[in-house]
Amino acid sequence: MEQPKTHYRTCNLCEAMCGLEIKYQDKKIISIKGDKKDPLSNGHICPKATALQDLFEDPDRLKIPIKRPEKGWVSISWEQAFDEVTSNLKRIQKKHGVNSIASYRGNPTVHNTGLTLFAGSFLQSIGSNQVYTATSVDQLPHHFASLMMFGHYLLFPIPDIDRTDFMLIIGGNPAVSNGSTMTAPDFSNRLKAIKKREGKVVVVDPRFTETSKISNTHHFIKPGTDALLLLGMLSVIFEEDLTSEGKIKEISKGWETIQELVKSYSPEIVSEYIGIEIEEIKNLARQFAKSKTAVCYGRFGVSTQEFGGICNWLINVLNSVTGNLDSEGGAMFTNPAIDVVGMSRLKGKKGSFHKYQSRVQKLPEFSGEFPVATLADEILTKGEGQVKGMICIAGNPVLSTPNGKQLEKALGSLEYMVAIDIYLNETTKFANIILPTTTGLEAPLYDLVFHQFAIRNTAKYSEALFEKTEEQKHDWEILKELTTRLSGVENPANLEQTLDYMLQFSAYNQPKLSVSELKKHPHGIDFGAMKSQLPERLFTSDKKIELVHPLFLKDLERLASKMKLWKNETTSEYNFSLIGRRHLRSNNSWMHNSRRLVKGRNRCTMLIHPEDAKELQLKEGQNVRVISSVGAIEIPIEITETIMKGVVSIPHGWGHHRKGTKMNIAENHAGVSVNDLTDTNKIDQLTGNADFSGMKVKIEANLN
Ligand SMILES: Nc1nc2c(c(=O)[nH]1)N[C@H]1C(S)=C(S)[C@@H](COP(=O)(O)OP(=O)(O)OC[C@H]3O[C@@H](n4cnc5c(=O)[nH]c(N)nc54)[C@H](O)[C@@H]3O)O[C@H]1N2
Ligand SMILES: Nc1nc2c(c(=O)[nH]1)N[C@H]1C(S)=C(S)[C@@H](COP(=O)(O)OP(=O)(O)OC[C@H]3O[C@@H](n4cnc5c(=O)[nH]c(N)nc54)[C@H](O)[C@@H]3O)O[C@H]1N2
Ligand code: SF4
Ligand SMILES: [Mo]
Repeated sequence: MEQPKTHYRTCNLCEAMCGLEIKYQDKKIISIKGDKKDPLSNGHICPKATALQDLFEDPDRLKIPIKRPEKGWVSISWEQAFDEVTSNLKRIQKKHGVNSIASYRGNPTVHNTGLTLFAGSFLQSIGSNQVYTATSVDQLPHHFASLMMFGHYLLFPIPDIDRTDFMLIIGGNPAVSNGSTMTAPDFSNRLKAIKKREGKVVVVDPRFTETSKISNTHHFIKPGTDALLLLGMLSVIFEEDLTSEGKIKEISKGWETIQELVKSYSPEIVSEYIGIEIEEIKNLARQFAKSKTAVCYGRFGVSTQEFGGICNWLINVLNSVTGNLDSEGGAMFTNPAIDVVGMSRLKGKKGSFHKYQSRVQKLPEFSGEFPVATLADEILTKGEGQVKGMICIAGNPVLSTPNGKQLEKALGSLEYMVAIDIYLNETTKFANIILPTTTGLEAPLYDLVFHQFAIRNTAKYSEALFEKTEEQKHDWEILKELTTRLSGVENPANLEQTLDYMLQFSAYNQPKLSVSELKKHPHGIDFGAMKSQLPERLFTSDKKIELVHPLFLKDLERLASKMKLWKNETTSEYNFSLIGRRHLRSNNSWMHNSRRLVKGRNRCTMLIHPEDAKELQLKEGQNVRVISSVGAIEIPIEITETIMKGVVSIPHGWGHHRKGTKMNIAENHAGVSVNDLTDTNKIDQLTGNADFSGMKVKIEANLN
């Protein structure tokens, strides 16, 4: 037996990039703790980190390719798997055209270096425009606002939370999610530090969340109305002359237009729609604008809603006109060691919108992809260009995209499907072949995406802790092999060589970066806090911030029509607004096969306000039937004042009761899928992003 050893790496499960210190002996893990020397996370971890051990040891995890003949599954060799996948994809494209193969890439793609680096050429070798990802059930409106305003869809303003005096959080719950489009490990303590230095934290959310608990002030807001809150705040800021006349004004276009248009959205006007008192809106605006430094941060809740595009635009406007863009303590831009954004000046994509449209619903493409809400339409609607084959990479859209039942029907009707995944789950069970990959501790990691969104500039390369077995393959090896077979052209580089190539362009050269240099720094290297970089960092052709893009102006007309509808809303049976929620011990749909994460009380419950429960004569813990325009589910309730009256909350990622999967523990903690209620027709019409916030549902006491 070997002596116990210590391995340092970055956790790849969420966006926080926590440094881990793992003690192990042979192939056995002894402990997983926080790495105190990691310059970003300083020793913090959450309960999911230890589940990396469960993931590594999980007997349900797939290691060799499996194929589904008429019935059941059989193991096959990699050679056979690659042959069959390639010939079937080619066959379908030959018969039905190049766009007859769709691809979907899920969330773990961006947490996986191999998938991030090798997916592009793989998709090119397919050549289809039927490209979908989890982006359009998540942060698409953030990309949209960045593209329109700053000229690059990945140029996100990141809250400088370690130096801010005022943080306004709208539609995010980073105390649980650990932050998103804001890599800030140990978020809760960073937030408490704002309060300690006599700053303020305000949360706006239809639920009094775990983040609300550690903030100074919480405001309930009616789901889907945040655009009006932001417009109301801006109207106060202009009306009371609280704008900041510095650099940002000089380098932006449209200041006067904003000033003019927000006049129609005074707090007196918007208050009744959003459910926040007039004086509270005014105070919030004044506090924000008068604070020495301030940052407004919006996330999932203001992205996946009917006006997600407008919300993300206005958040950037609010930070800009108060002088809090690109300045310390405000919303700043990163400059990571591998700067994917910066590199696109040499070569690459800055993002695109509406270059072409989807076949059935005519939805615009965004940066080469269509909204996943329309994937089922493309598979189920007959005609030229119909999708007949599918490649699903690290995604579980049956549970994670709207109207999962419809998507099941669609996937079941395909001529051919291949999944690149680690489990036989609710989505991959529809595949003809599943190509399994290494994951977590078996894979090397350089976080290309989340360094780009981190509150500090750091760099870290994690080697694989355990070498993969001979039969296993890394994600990138699979993609590379398929690319070669489909295109006939071989990419000679491996993962490390590709990273080395990218590191050459690094702005940092103390030390000179390469994979071998990074290996000498297993805790990571710190390059310091974010720095002011405008206007140089902008990608707009005139190096100006486009404060008011015509597309947003146009979309305000849609908001105005909606206001009329809201005003005249009559009561109906469908009188509850549905929102989601996340839990610390869960990660979208795929971590429920870890015993230590699912143990304890059932978390797949619906939160409802005590007065609503009383009106419906509901008792704590009882099952109710929740009915929407597309489906119904049965779920136990939790009665709590932490949820706004008229709103109910159900977490996503559950519903493991579906037959034909192989995730033993998850199946025993099945829950139900909220996406059996959500509707593919509910999207932000500007960006195409799914609108999960405020879906109208009816609640019935379940008599069974
Ligand atoms: N109603 C509602 N719906 C939502 C949300 C919500 O809050 N409410 N949240 C949305 C958000 S933000 C997101 S990001 C999406 C997520 O949507 P998806 O990405 O579609 O779903 P995940 O549950 O993340 O599924 C990840 C899949 O990747 C596999 N996997 C894990 N690690 C690896 C790996 O290393 N390699 C490979 N090849 N596969 C791997 C898992 O087995 C699983 O099948 O869901 C969205 N859907
Ligand atoms: N533990 C854990 N961590 C995760 C994940 C997970 O599943 N579990 N998923 C990861 C992923 S993929 C992502 S994208 C991030 C998401 O990170 P966050 O954005 O922080 O995630 P949520 O907890 O969904 O927070 C959304 C908040 O918006 C609120 N909300 C809903 N509708 C509205 C609305 O109309 N207006 C306002 N103002 N608020 C609204 C909800 O009540 C909720 O508190 O989390 C990541 N981290
Ligand atoms: S917060 Fe995220 S990165 Fe940190 S340990 Fe938990 S899952 Fe891993
Ligand atoms: Mo996400």
